[in-house]
Amino acid sequence: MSKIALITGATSGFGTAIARRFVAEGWNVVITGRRKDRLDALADELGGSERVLCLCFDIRDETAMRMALESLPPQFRQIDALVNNAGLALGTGPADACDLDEWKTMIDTNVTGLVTITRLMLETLIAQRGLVVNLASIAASWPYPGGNVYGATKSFVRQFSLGLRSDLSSRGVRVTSIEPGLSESEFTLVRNGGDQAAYDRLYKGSNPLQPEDIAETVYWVASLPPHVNINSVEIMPVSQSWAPFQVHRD
Ligand code: NDP
Ligand code: 8X3
Repeated sequence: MSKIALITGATSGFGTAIARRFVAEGWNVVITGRRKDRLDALADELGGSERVLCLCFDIRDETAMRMALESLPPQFRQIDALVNNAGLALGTGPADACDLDEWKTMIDTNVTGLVTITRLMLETLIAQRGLVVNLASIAASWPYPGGNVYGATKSFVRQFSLGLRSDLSSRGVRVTSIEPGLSESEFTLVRNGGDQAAYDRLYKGSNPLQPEDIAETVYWVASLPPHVNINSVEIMPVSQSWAPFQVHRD
């Protein structure tokens, strides 16, 4: 029988690539996101309702999430892997120029949405001796100007992953934090309010990671023997590395 992965945020970027990769490896997938047309198109591409179940909801809406999970048909209920990928950054400005509503949107999505779906799935994951893969970021460990609340949400994701791992190891549940750096996806359009020029500037000449690189990493983590837990993976394109600390001088 095929294993089942539930992948949040599968309507673009990493999530789409992860769904494609898991289906190619023989898994069936439950894919989530708000854009129903994209979920349906991906399901058609990947073999239709035999292989793919679409759940369309906003991850900030707990009621909608509960209803969606309760609607899962029996053949898609025994989730073996939860890939918490849905997330976003909004803005690149300094803290005092940021929009408070955008900060709250990032916290509601990247933190509250992620912990809510994780909590709702735990009984199933424990019964399946399953796997949780959380998409954090290099921003979890490496602060940078303009990263403020986005980086803090990803630090939460990283630390929550390690804490979950402590709690669940005796039940055979594996937990991994994936921490990518510069990666090409709609993420950058979302972060910059749809500014294509900002997108082009960021990626130009940088040979960034691609969603398929992240999908490869997530699938590798999932394909290891059940006694092996990858705690965290930090992954950057070769072109990206560290810079000196900034020093402000009067
Ligand atoms: P994309 O913008 O391409 O994809 C984000 C996904 O999240 C979409 O499918 C979107 O679906 C979903 N999503 C966002 N908000 C919500 C919401 N409120 N409810 C439900 N789904 C939502 O970004 P990436 O694929 O690049 O990013 C995926 C994850 O990886 C994110 O958590 C991001 O923070 C992280 N990451 C990204 C990096 C990058 O440089 N690209 C680097 C490191 C980490 P929809 O809009 O249809 O709801
Ligand atoms: C996205 C990577 O460096 O823009 O999480 O924060 S970065």
